[in-house]
Amino acid sequence: MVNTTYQVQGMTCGHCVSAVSTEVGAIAGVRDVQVDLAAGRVTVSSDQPLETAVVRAAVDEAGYDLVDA
Ligand SMILES: [Cu+2]
Repeated sequence: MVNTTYQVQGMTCGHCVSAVSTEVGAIAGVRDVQVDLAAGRVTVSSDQPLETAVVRAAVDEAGYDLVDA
């Protein structure tokens, strides 16, 4: 299991959290998504390391922006 933390911009409430969790959670191989709303941090647990571009696309689909590390 791999845990990766991403910084996501624009999340303001529980709806944002669930939108991001749903989209990122739908990526193949993702087992769990933990969102720290106050910190704008999204921690993804997956079977294999994820392509950042794939995570970025999912976050974008949810309506938010992945911040470059
Ligand atoms: Cu919201």
